[in-house]
Amino acid sequence: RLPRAILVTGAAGRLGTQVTNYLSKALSEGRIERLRLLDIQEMAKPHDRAEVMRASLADRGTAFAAVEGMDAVIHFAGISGEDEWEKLLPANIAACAHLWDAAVAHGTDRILFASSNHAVGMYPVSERIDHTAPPFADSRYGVAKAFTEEMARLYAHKTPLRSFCMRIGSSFPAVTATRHLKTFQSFDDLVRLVEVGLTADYRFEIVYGLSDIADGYWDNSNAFLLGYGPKDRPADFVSGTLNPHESPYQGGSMATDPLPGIT
Ligand code: 15L
Repeated sequence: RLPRAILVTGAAGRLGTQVTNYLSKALSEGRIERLRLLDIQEMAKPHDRAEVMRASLADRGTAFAAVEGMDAVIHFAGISGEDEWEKLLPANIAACAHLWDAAVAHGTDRILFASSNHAVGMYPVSERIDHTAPPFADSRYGVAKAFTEEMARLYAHKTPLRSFCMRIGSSFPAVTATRHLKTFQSFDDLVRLVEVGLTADYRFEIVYGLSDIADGYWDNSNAFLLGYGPKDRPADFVSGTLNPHESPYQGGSMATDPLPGIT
C-alpha cells in the first residue's frame, strides 16, 4: 500500500520524471491522494492534480513548506555529477540537511534518497561489495552522497523518520558503455525499487539501484530481502558500440578525474 501523500524532489530531472510518471498514474487511479512535485526547473506536463513547487531546497523555509502534509519524500533533487564545493554545498548538502530536519518536524514517515554508486566508487573493480560496505567516495559528489546516507542513518536512530538510501548505478535509457554492463538500472527497475522503498517496513536501509546483474560489483541481496525483483538485463538495452571501461575503480572515470576548481 502506497503512502497517502508523496513529495518528489527533482521531479523534472531524468530520474525524477520516471518516478513522477509512475506516481501520476497512481494519483489518477486513486492509489495515492496527494502528489507534490518540486524542482528548480519547469516541469513538462505535470498531472493536473499535482501540487507543483518551483523552488530550491537550499532554502530552509522552502524545505519545510515542501514536506508539510507529506507522508513520504522521494529525494532526487541536487547536482548529479562532480562539481565545485560552491555548488555542491547548497544543492547536495544543505538541501539534504534542511529536508531531513523538515521531515522530522512535520512527522513525515520516510525519505527515499537517490544516493549514488559514487558514494562507494573508489572500491576496485575486482571487489564485490554489499549494503554493509562503508562509503569510499570517488568524488566530492560521492562525499556529499555519503554525508546524506550517514545523516539518514543518524536520524533513523534518533527520530521516527526512516530512510531508504538507493546507491543508484547507471540509470539511463540505454546501455552505452562497457561499465554499464555492471552498473545499469533500467527506468522500470528504478521504479520497482522506489515502490519497495515506499511500501516495505524498515528503519534505515542501503540498497543498490541495479537491474538484474548477477556478476556485477554489487551484491544487492539486501534489496531482494526487502522485496525488490529487477526484471531487466543490460544486454537488452545495448545501443551502438560500447565506450570502453578502463578505470580500475567501480566509479569509472569519476574516480580517476581530478578534483575540479582547485587553483
Ligand atoms: C551518477 O550518480 C550520476 O548522477 C550519473 O550521471 C552517472 O554518472 C552515474 O552515476 C554512473 O555512475 O553511471
